Amino acid sequence: MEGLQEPVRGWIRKYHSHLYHVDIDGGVYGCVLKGLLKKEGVEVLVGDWVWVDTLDEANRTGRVTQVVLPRKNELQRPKIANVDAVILVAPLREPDFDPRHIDRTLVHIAMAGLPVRLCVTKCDLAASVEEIEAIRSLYVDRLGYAVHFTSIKTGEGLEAIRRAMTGQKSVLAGASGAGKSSLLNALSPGLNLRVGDVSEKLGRGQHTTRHVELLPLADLPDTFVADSPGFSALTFAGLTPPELSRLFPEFASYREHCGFSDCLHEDEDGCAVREHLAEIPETRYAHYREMLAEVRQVDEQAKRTSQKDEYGYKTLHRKGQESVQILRLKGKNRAESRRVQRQRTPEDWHEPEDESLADEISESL
Ligand SMILES: Nc1nc2c(ncn2[C@@H]2O[C@H](COP(=O)(O)OP(=O)(O)OP(=O)(O)O)[C@@H](O)[C@H]2O)c(=O)[nH]1
Ligand SMILES: [Mg+2]
Ligand SMILES: [Zn+2]
Repeated sequence: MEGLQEPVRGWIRKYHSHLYHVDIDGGVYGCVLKGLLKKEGVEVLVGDWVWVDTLDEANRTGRVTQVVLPRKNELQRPKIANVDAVILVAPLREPDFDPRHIDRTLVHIAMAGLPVRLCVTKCDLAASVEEIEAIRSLYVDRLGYAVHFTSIKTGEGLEAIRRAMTGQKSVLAGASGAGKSSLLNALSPGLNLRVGDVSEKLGRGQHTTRHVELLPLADLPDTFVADSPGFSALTFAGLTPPELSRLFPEFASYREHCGFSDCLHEDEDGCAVREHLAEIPETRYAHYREMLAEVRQVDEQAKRTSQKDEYGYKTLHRKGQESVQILRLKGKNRAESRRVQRQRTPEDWHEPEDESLADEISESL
């Protein structure tokens, strides 16, 4: 029996056994994809807003005809779209609080353009109050992040984080064993998510939680959270060094006083960040420099790969003189004039100084 023919809007809570579970005004319908949509190659993600037709109220089924684009945002790992915030879950103990991992993940979340809350779990295992205060002083007071300190054993912080999540679609991020599923079970006991044993996981680093689903939090209106099996590919592909430096909030007030607009705060003249290094948390600056080195490498690698398609190197041997390496255009680009070629060549290409060499090169291309 076919019901409503007019398409209605909904959004996808999860994908399971070839069915998209679409939330339409709070009711969930098991939907298949319209054939055409598959042919168009549009990837349908959890969190996507979609149009659904042929609704069958009795059997709670329907058919997804279209994805509403553009998406507000889109993450690759976990594959999810249109979330409002990321909750970065990091344990205080078991395993130990790991500022390097946290700082890297904060950068990845900022790269995705999403607001973030930090949730420090297992606070019942704190050896001292100072331990917690040190984290608060760095991440809250100095860096301005929203941070929750929680424990499923004592109930500490749970009400506050529930309040903060209300009315939003959040996604959890954090290493395996951080306590993500445990946190959600404590926030919404009906969920019954599988919780793993840390000692088992530490060796393998494998996530107990595998699929992506936006789960409703009990007794909170319009509040959903994805207990994710990971966050992002954790590579810095697509990020340039200046972009990385802008993802550190502690540089913000100094950056505009740096001598160069694209200052990377290493050893440039007139760098205001370096001048105020005493005011910047040491570990954060160290992590920035580590990430900068990586970003540079990934960025240069990407540039080289994209150039390889268009350029090749050739060695030009000249009688009685040193041989020179020249760039040679490949394929269709070879027909281009030297002038055009000059405009397109990469930065490491320098125009030969003497005219005769220039001519020789020109002939050899
Ligand atoms: N003492 C203490 N242990 C906790 C707390 N929260 C979680 N744990 C323990 O930490 C272990 C791992 O918890 P999980 O919730 O499975 O961790 P997860 O982040 O979901 O891990 P993956 O699904 O593998 O990504 C379990 O043994 C929990 O009992 C806490 O607040 N206090
Ligand atoms: Mg889990
Ligand atoms: Zn600078």
